[in-house]
Amino acid sequence: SREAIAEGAVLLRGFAGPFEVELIADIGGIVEQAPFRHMVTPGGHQMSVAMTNCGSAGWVTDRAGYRYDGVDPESRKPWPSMRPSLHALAAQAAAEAGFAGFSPDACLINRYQPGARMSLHQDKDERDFGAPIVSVSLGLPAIFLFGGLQRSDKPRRFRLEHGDVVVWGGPARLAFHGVAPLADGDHAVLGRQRINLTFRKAR
Ligand code: MD5
Ligand code: FE
Repeated sequence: SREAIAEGAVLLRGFAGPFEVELIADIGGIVEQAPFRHMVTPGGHQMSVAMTNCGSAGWVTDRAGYRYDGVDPESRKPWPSMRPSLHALAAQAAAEAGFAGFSPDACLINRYQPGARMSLHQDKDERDFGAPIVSVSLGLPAIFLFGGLQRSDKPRRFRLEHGDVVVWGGPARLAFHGVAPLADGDHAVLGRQRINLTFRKAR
């Protein structure tokens, strides 16, 4: 199903379902080469969400700031490549939401264990805000907080479940957003975790 949750934001419930087995295998291969790690913000706080990346660019944070880098700072090697199956899933979802021609070069992979959260923020480290961000949710359900263009705008809450895909474009591209602390649970496929992939055009 295709549901407009705001101007520019399209929720495709279950869109990733048919890709589930391949997605989980791809993530397993990526994590072997570039394990999940808890990065540090410029303010010195360790993130509760663990992250890794695939693609020619990966999102990183440390005391020096937020940025995209072609190299994994832990291994000093390039990030694992973006599998064609992952690129195709993102491009198909974007097209379904009205963004034909989306070609992501970065995929940030977030792992939430029970209690992990992401505070309200904007994604603005990418060069072209005309390109959408495609987000794929797997594993335990999460409460997603979708705010407005000002941090003070009261966020609306959406429950995102295994297989749900959201395309964030247009005026939603720069909205403040976050994820409430993950409730404990046991997902039939992924166990006690939520994994979110965000496909981005970084460069
Ligand atoms: C997540 N990740 O569920 C979310 C999904 C991140 C992040 O926020 O930065 O890793 S991406 C959600 C997103 C992206 C761009 C715009 C908006 C949401 N939005 O307008 O709400 O782990
Ligand atoms: Fe974000």
